[in-house]
Amino acid sequence: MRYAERVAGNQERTGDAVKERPVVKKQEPERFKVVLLNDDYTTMDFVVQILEVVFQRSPAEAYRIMMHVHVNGRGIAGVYPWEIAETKVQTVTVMAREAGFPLRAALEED
Ligand code: TYC
Repeated sequence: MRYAERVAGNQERTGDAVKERPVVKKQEPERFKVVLLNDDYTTMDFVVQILEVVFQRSPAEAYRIMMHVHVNGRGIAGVYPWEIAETKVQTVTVMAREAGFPLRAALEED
């Protein structure tokens, strides 16, 4: 497309005056997966509780995700923008250590 056409397409005609509208490109925030990792010591009940409290999962969803991690070694707890994902990992880690469990959560680009 020629420059003149491009500019014209981006203008509002207001009588004789021409108002240029800035090109606003919405940037979607990058999203990150919070992955829960299996271990042999964290109780199933604790993982279900974490999924309900930290990741706002229903009891049924929380149980399904926990079992998926238990069987497959890892599973997605949720997908969030960077800062939220990072905070969730930290919250899981703090809650697990306070409860005496080695549960780990990791971040992955979606
Ligand atoms: N494997 C654990 C057990 O048998 C349960 C568990 C599930 C632990 C998921 C961690 O992310 C996890 N008690």
